[in-house]
Amino acid sequence: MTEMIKLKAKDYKSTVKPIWCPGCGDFSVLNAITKAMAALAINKDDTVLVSGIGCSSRLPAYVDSYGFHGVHGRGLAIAQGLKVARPDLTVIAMGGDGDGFSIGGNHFIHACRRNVNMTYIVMDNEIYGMTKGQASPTTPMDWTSSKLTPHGTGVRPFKPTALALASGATWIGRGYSGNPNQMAGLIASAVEHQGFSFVHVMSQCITFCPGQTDWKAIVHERQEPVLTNEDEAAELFLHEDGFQTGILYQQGRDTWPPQHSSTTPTTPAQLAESFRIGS
Ligand SMILES: Cc1ncc(C[n+]2csc(CCOP(=O)(O)OP(=O)(O)O)c2C)c(N)n1
Ligand code: SF4
Ligand SMILES: [Mg+2]
Repeated sequence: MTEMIKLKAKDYKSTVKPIWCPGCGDFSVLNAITKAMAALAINKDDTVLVSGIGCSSRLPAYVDSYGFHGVHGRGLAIAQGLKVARPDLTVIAMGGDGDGFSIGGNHFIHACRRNVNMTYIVMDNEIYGMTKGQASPTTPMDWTSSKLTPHGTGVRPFKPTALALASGATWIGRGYSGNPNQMAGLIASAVEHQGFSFVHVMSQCITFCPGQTDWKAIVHERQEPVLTNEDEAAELFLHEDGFQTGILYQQGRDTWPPQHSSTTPTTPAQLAESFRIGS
C-alpha cells in the first residue's frame, strides 16, 4: 500500500515567480490558498484554479495544480462549466473586483443564484490595478487619486457581500491580505462548503492605493456566530463597515445541476434517441 505523503503549503506553489509589486496583497492570498490546500490535503491533480484577467487573476500560474487563465470577466463561466462537466474536481475561481463586479458582474450574480458547488475568491483592491488604477465598482465615491476621476467617481460603490446574498450565494466570508492565516482557514471552509462559496478578500494595491495600508487598523474579526438567516444577513451586509472578517453567512440549499434520474439522457446518443418518434 502506498503511503500518502502530506504536502506542505510550499509544495503547492509552482516554480513560476510572481511578478506582483512588492507589498501587493495578492501575495498573501497566494499563501492563504496554498495553506488551505495543504490543510485540506487537496490532490493537485484533482484541482483547477480558474481566473479572469487582472493582477489578481495571475494567481493560478503560481499554484502547482491545473489552472486556466481565462478572459476578462469570464472566469466564473469557465469554472462553472468545468465543475458541471467534472463534478469530481475541486474548482476554485478567482479574480479582481473589476473582473468580478464590472465586466463579469452578470456572471457573478447568476453564479450566486445557480449555486454550483465551487468557490469564488475576489481580491478586492477597489481599483483596476493591472490597467494602472482606474475606478472599479468598489472604489470609494470620494477617491480622487486617479487622473480619470479627479473629482471622485461620484457613484456609490457596490457592497459585494450584499450583492452575493441578494443573488443567492449560500456561503459568504471575508478575509484581509494582512492576515493570511485567518484567510487560509476561511478558504478551507469555503472549499468544504457544499454550494457556491464567495470569499471577499480585502487585498491592498500598494502601488495605486498606498492608503490601503490603513486597512490594518480598521479590519476586525467577527465575534458573533455565523449568520444562517437571510434577513439578519441582509441587515448586516447593508449596514456594516465592510471590514468585518470571518465566515459571515452560511446556508444549505440544493446545488446545481439537479441530480439526474437514471432515465435522463446524458450522452448525445441518448439525447438523440430520446427525440426519436415513438421512443
Ligand atoms: C475585454 C477586456 N476589456 C478590458 C481589458 C483590460 N483590463 C485588463 S485587467 C482590467 C481590470 C483589472 O482589474 P481587477 O479585475 O480589479 O484586477 P486587479 O488588476 O485590480 O487585480 C482591465 C479593464 C481586458 N483585458 N479585456
Ligand atoms: S498594481 Fe497593485 S494590484 Fe497590481 S501587482 Fe501592483 S500592487 Fe498588486
Ligand atoms: Mg482590482
